[in-house]
Amino acid sequence: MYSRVRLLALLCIALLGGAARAATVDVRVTDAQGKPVAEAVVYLESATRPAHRPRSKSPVAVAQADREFVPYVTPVLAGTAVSFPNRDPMRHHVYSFSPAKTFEIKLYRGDSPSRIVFDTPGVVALGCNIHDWMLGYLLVLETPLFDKTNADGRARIEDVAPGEYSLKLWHPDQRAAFPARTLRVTASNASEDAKFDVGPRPRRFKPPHDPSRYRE
Ligand SMILES: [Cu+2]
Repeated sequence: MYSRVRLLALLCIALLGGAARAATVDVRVTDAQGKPVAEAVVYLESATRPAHRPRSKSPVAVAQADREFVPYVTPVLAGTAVSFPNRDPMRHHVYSFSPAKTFEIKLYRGDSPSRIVFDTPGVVALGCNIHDWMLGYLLVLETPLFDKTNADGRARIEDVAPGEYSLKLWHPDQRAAFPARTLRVTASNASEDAKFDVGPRPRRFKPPHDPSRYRE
């Protein structure tokens, strides 16, 4: 019995020690003019550790609000089920023709009639059959080590075990692919600045909302 307790204690120390050794990686992304880039996906791929697929911590939703996809960009771990709640008074018809996931959810209002599992890594472009200007993106990743930049261009990846990683960036409006950067993570937290050539979000004509069109 004593030895079992001791073993458990040692295990706890080992786990706590492991947690303490993990680092936080902060990345700030700016464009060619030095302005912060929002909605850029920042992720780390390990050269040495095999990609593991823990379950996503929280449910992921891409809403339709004010006839737009919200958020514009959503990074997910491969295997994640995503819902598409419609918060608008009118119906939407969500689809993707992207090779990473082809699907459609036919005209609906309110809660997502189904959840879609994204299990193939890659870019999924979302559209709506009714509203041509509606555009959103999912980036399906094989690594759980990712975040998306906020309005200040900042992203934070937590619980990064020491090791060598490839730091990658993706943005739907990138003018050129970001060259992957090797990042050696030690027990200390790391801070990286990255310049990323991202253009302005393409403007698509969005007609003013006409409620009389949606009386059904
Ligand atoms: Cu729509």
